[in-house]
Amino acid sequence: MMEMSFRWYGELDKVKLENIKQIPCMEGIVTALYDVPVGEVWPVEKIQKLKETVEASGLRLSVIESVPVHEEIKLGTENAQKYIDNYKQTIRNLGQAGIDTVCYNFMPVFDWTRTEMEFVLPDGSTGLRYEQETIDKFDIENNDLSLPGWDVSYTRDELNDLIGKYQKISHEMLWENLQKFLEEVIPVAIEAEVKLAIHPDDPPWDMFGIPRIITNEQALERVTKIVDSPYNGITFCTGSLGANSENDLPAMIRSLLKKNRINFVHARNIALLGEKAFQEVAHPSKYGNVDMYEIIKALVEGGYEGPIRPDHGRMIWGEAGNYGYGLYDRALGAVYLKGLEEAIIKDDKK
Ligand code: DNO
Repeated sequence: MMEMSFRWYGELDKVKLENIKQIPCMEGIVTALYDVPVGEVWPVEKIQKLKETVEASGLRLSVIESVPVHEEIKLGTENAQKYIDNYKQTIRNLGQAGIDTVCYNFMPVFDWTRTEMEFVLPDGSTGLRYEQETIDKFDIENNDLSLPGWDVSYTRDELNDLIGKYQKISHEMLWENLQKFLEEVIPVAIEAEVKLAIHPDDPPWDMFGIPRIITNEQALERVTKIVDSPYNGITFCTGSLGANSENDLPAMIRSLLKKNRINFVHARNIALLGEKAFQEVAHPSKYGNVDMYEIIKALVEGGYEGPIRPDHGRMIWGEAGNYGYGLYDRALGAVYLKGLEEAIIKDDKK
């Protein structure tokens, strides 16, 4: 069975561990240290304390999402080595505290991005939406863009400076920087017994002239080949990869599982609205373009038993909270996913 887990933004999260614990079939927590600046080493005591807090609620600390990768590493500057060394030490410290899985991404500047946070759906609930047209019209030099779920926020000047630097970075250069990072970090991860899981780029295409590389099957294959180890794995995010209709998600899952390269799963449904545009919807297949039954079937039949979490939910029943990360809709998603899993396991046994 997969380990059902739930993202929790720490003590400041409106969603409390006690609430999460009451969701049927819930086993694990996905969280991070939110008070360590990006690039600094995570102190082992703080990690231990976080783990104790989670365990006191009767749940396991399943995944750290994320240990953010400093921009200097992605840019491959002369300061990169210092931040790579810090990253390695953080991985060692996480291993020492007994953490076994770490999610990260290699998206330059912006993490996941949406153009509308409260799009009203026909049933009155609200969900996140992305439309490339809006991004194309957006004056990034003069306007702020940030989402509550991002690990980093920048001042106006920092942002413009960073965007400027990336204009000189090609896709291949970004790949080289990822390669260097993985070649250094994975051996440490193996020793510390901490599985890494790169999150695909969300959305999976360039934005504001800044390259994005973790976008499709070839890219995931390429990542896994950089260092050939199950510790160099993938966070299979159905919503991110599903935004490109050319991605055959169940086929990708089957091929990655053959090599034991899925270390974490984000299950989210989206409705495609056209070229580079999508609406986040409730988890069941009927609401969007992600066939959740086929996803779970590919995972079960591929022998996946690692952590999975319902990704972004809508806001329902009057809840207000972190966009995408309220309690109710994600809880419904979790139980639906476990239902699919139970049915598929029992059916396969017949
Ligand atoms: C969005 C999340 C991402 C994810 C990071 C992983 O909701 O899936 O922010 O945590 O990209 O590093």
